[in-house]
Amino acid sequence: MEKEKTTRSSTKRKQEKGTALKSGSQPAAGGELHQVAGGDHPALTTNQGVAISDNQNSLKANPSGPTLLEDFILREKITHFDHERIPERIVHARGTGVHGFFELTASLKKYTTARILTEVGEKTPLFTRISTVAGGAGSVDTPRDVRGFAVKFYTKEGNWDLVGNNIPVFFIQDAIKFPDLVHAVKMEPDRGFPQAASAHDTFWDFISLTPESMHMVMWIMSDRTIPRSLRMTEGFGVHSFRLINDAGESTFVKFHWRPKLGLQSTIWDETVKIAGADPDFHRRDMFEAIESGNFPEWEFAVQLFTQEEADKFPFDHLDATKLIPEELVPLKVIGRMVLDRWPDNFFAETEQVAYCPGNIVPGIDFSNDPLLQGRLFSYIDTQLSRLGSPNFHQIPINAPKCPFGNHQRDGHMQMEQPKGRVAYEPNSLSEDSPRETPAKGFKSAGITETGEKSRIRAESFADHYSQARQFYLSQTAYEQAHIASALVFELSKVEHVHVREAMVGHLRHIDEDLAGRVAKGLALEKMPDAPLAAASVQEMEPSAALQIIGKMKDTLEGRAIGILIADGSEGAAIKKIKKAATDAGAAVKIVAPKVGGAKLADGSMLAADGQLAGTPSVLFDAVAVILSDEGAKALSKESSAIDFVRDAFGHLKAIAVDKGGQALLKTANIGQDAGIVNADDKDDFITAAKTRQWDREKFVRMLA
Ligand code: HDE
Repeated sequence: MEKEKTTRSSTKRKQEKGTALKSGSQPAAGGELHQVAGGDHPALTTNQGVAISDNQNSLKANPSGPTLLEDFILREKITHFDHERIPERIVHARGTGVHGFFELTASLKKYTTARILTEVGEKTPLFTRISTVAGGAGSVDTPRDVRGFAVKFYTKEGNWDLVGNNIPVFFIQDAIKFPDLVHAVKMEPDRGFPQAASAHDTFWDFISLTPESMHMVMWIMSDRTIPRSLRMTEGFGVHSFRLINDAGESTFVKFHWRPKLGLQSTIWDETVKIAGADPDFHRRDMFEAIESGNFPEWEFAVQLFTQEEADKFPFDHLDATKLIPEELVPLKVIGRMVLDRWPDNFFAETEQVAYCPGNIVPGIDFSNDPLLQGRLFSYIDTQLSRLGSPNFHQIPINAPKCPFGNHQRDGHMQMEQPKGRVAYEPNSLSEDSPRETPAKGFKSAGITETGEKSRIRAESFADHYSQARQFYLSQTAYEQAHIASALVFELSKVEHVHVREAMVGHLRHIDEDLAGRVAKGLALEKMPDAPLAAASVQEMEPSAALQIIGKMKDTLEGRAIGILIADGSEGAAIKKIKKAATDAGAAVKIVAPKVGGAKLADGSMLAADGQLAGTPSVLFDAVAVILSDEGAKALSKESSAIDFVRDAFGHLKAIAVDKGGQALLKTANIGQDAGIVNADDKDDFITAAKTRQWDREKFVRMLA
């Protein structure tokens, strides 16, 4: 990391030097400034290594004549540019990738031979990409959407990809439904919208006809799908996998990532506004955290269980629409992941990384989950068209970091130059060509399969509502209101009334009160009938582990505080709040009407980190407003200042104010509550800033 930092800052110095030279040089005929050659710049060349003398002007027949076809420099440059883009991922196109490492803290030697899970203290490099699902590569970071959570471990025994999500269950039970699900959620094919949104007819039409989705519907309508930061999301492997020990015995396992910063989400109205204020909100947040050395960390945990235990579960663990409650099989923390290095190049790494659930190492194996089984095929298949060649494993971000070699040959973009006349196995001609290794090579679990071949779903997959009900009933009252309101919001965007009604019908199996709230929110005239359920709904104990509020940490670590100032603000008050927030672990930004800063009461200038119009309060977890009387008067005519405090209040944030700040609140018609704190009482502000003022919500919006 140190080395990384040095490289970055020396690049910066070089750029600054270049700029200085540029400004001192003479304009050329075309009006642009010529860079001065020399220094330590390498020569600009074509892809054939020919030095380029002029990168500003194409070759012309005469000064005002046509451009010549013979200009190979122009043709090469434009041709390469024309082919810069590759197909984006069919799903999970928008993502943020970061390098890091995994460190094992407890050995699973009893259960597996996989070295990454048995060598305590060993650090394994990895690359993690967290993504949205529905939107295109250029869509915003904050739609209501599931987040992909994919980790590529470069282990000593080959690459292991754990390609999961931030939600432990999925929409469907069988891979054959995936293309339909994705077509339904993506923009509608005739009109080409909406982008990155599930709030439209085709999605809810499909869902209303797919009862198995109801558990996932509860999760996606909860605030899990509007996270505050990628650093504050959980990750789940979703499917059951198998671990295999040296005796060949297998144990089922589910994988979990738990963020050190705890869980935190935004509020829907806030999310919508963040999308406008900063479409790259999550990517920027991750970038800034890594650059400032605040490396995000996750615990890695497993749930382990045997076939005999699984046989007693009141659901089938091979059904990806079910989770295994932590109360039934507790989580065992076995390691940690730290993300500590931003990629050098977005395209080369984040865009070209190719995850595949089929990438596993000896000691780990698949379960029969039919969703997982379909995924094993899909990922390599999609990479072939996305990356364009069967040699995509040679791209540095995808290549294993352990030795690897076989007799696969040739193909588009082959980067290797294998030597010798042998490209097959077995052979007797070569002494050092790769050979199979029965003792330590990959072995599948020795499972006996019997039964009749058919296209049928197991009876044990029939219960679609029990865990959905358990999820809803496990939430705090605030979270239940958010789920009901999210359903009302989404279904209100659905034009077809029968689809709205069908969804409310399903909700009746989950909870009558929820169905009633949503029906009322949609102004349905009468309560729709519930559809026939394939299995009766079972009562399950509520689980606090399913909440977000219960998992929010009482901390300012990883959070952001904005201080709004203007000319005449009191420097000492700003300093005091800033120090208290920084000491508590928050990142603090000064916001002022002008980015150059504000002239404080003592005449000094304080530079701003953001201009008021472009730095609304939605970008912060809590705000302080420090204003002189004149400053408050000036800002009372500025709608972005009024919005700054109104939104902070509406999004349930703590607001610290001095006398001028209080005056601005008055202009904005904001009342008083426990979250409005005197700027002098810095400790009270810090305490209030660590949470959201949930009790305020009923005064600021009508929730379903
Ligand atoms: Fe994926 N999924 N998926 N998926 N998935 C892809 O692979 C697919 C599913 C997940 O950051 C694609 O390289 C099928 C569940 C993540 O690059 C594609 C099915 C889970 C990512 C694909 C599923 C995931 C993908 C698109 C149903 C959570 C992004 C581009 C059987 C456990 C990885 C690509 C990254 C990406 C297929 C369901 C997670 C098309 C057929 C369940 C995190 O191959």
